[in-house]
Amino acid sequence: MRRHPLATVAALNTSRSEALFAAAQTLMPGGVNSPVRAFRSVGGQPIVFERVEGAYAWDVDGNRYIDYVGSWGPAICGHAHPEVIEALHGALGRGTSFGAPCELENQLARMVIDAVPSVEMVRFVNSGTEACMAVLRLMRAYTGRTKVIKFEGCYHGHADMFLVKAGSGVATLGLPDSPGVPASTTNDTLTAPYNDLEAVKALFAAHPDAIAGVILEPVVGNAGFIPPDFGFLEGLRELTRDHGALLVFDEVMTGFRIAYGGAQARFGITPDLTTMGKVIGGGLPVGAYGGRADILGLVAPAGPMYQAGTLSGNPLAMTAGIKTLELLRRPGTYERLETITRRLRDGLLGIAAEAGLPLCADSISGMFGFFLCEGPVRNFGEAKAADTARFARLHRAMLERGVYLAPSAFEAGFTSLAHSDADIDATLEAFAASVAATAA
Ligand code: KE4
Repeated sequence: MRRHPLATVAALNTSRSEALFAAAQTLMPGGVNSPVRAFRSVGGQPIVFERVEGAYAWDVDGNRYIDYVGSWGPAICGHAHPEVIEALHGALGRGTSFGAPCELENQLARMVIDAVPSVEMVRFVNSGTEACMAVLRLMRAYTGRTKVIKFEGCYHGHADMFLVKAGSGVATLGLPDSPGVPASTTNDTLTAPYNDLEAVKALFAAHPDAIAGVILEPVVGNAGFIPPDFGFLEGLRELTRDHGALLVFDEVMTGFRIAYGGAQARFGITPDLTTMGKVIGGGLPVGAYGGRADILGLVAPAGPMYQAGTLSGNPLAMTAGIKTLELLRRPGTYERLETITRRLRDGLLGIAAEAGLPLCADSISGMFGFFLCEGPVRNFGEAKAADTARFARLHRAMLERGVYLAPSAFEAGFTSLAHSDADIDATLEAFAASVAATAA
């Protein structure tokens, strides 16, 4: 096989990243404000970003990367989109925070309600974790039941009751049940393998009239990329309805990415409640939970279920979210995301096949992932069986060739409207070289 021109490249100069990260580790636990950024599961020097724009990130040493993390989802229109930046400049002059109702909240709420099938009313918070915490409390308040079913490998933020066989950074750090989480808060969290309807049926049978609901990522992005089997979402909809339980889609990652109306619009399954985040803040801190008006009517001050937040509905965050959704609802957006991401996916598959590298890959709209195994991967147990050591070597090789993938095998990848055909070509070129450079 011909030697790939990029098979050997000069070592990446990351001296300023190293110095800054060394200092960071004396100031913040692990040198980061979110664990996955520390590169613990892929090893090597974490990259300290200087700036981002469009499809690219630059580190403090001046290296440029084609970025497939996109701030973990928000940068779906491309980083620092000029129209989002311009809108923020306009909003800044009116203040950074009100702590009072503002028209911008009405505007973004209306856009979310008009877009997402399950959402008749919505409450904005400041993160996906907050949204999932609140929606769990709401499930319990509405049904009067305490048990909740989640799926192994799905991640719903870092609230105590969800840190049971969670995905994302928890899985990466091998903290399926994080210290500091008392059994009393996880006793009522039941887990099942993703895509396993029989396991869910068994849980309902074992806990009659005790399960408030089922919460899941309708397309998993926190155990790597795992789509629902045909019939899985429909089956959960039927099971929850039959047992008087609620169905909750955690669309913090899939919302406005899988489709403008989220995975629920794409798959045609309407849950009772939905959590959102990431894209709806356009890169500023926003989370949200919404759903049936009769359920949301329980939320204070309309109802007795308490939930609050100093910066909820922040005018700058609302501004960035509104502009981002305006950009996304322009014609051709999701067709473009689908096309470039499929080309990337198919390119990865073709390169791996030619190299004899066991690899399975999949994508939906602007979300993708691959595992280093034959596949298909249908649940977290199968994801964990993939070759994560080779993934770590590939991750570093791709960095050295100017491509920034999520620093964990248990994450999804994200494209944006700013990724060009040339960027996809360059990524595939780098991947072919990285496969060659990391072979045995
Ligand atoms: P945040 O609290 O991080 O805004 O959202 C938590 C959350 C909830 N639900 C889903 C489906 C999510 O994907 C997330 C957060 N996603 C991770 C990426 N795997 C955030 C990255 C990080 O933890 O640094």
